[in-house]
Amino acid sequence: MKIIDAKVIVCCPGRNFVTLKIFTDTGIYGLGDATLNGREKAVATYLEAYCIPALIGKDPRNIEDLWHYFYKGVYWKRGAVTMAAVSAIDMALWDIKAKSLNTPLYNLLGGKSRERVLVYAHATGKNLEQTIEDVGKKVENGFLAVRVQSGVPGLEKIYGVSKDDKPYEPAQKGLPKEESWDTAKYLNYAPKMFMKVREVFGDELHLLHDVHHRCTPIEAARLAKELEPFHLFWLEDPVTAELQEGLRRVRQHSTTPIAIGEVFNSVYDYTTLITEQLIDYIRMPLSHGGGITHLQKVVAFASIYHIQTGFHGATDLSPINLAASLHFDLAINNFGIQEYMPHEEVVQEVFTANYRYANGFLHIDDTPGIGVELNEDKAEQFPYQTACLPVNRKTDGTMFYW
Ligand code: KDG
Ligand code: MG
Repeated sequence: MKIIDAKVIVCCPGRNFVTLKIFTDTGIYGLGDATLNGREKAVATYLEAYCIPALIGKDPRNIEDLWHYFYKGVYWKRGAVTMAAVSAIDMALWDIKAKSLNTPLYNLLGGKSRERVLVYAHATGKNLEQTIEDVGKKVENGFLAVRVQSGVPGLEKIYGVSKDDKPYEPAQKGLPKEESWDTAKYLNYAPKMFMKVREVFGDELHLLHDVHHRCTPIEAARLAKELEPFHLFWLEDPVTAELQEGLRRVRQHSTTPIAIGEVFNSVYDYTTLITEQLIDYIRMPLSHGGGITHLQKVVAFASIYHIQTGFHGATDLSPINLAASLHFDLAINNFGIQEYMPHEEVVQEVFTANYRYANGFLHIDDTPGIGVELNEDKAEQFPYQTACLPVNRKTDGTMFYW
């Protein structure tokens, strides 16, 4: 089998997506998600200018070798843009292999370890009352696990809370919008919010929360400790984890489980976190973390240290990534949970997905390959629009993490 062509399809059904399509001489093609929110064109250019020409003529069945061709073989390695491209290539190659063997992807990853995938939903509100109401809606929809984000008194806009009644979508058209942040206000509010949520919903519901990289290690330690009585499923990204050792401080003070890694793209972002058991869940998505080939290694490494998965699944990752993640989630032993933010209906006009939600779980059918189709004619009707993630300043104007 030979790769005869490949192309990048960029479209914007409500939000931007980048898809890589690899064609073979057998007529079988593969799809990979190359979306990097707010940096879509950088990945598209990397693929078009450097990767696609090198793919032509190669045997798509040699996935391991091709992975290393684009990783070890490249002097300028790692980084979000490069790894999003490598991930998309890898995903498309696994799609081709599974289609050529006429089997769903999970069969090539060891078969099923479970029949369905536990997912968590996002609940948000501008204030505590609205937040409680939204958690209630998710519970009514059957969700067994809910991420809770809320507006903080005294702060105008905050991560995870939409400005209208629509689902939260951080990327906005044009240049980055500015948001503002006050850690002291947030730290005072978050434990009170979880106290109320537990009071209303009881002990059974799994609760998650995303700090979105905004605490220092000692602030994160305080938060994790104060949230302990509400036994969260996880506390996500309590610190910006470039400094892996920073998590030692959090661990010294608290037993609240920690999830990290949606912005990571290599096992080398995780080595201290995993070997010192400083985290409990790895979040690095297939579409940014080197695809299935690299995540298989990271997840096996994590399993030795009793660390589970909780893959990133925000709406800025396409249905191709979500479906590939579900195959992976079904197959591995150390699966924990999968993030699930349903895409807007217009996205489903472009991508035909093979998964469905029911009673707190996602189910995927047995379509060969990853199982998602891209309607290129439809995609053309939604051309790319420049959109960026916000930037964040402290209330005194100091530039901060978003
Ligand atoms: O593009 C940024 C989003 O993917 C991110 O903000 C979502 O933090 C996120 C989450 O946990 O889903
Ligand atoms: Mg997050």
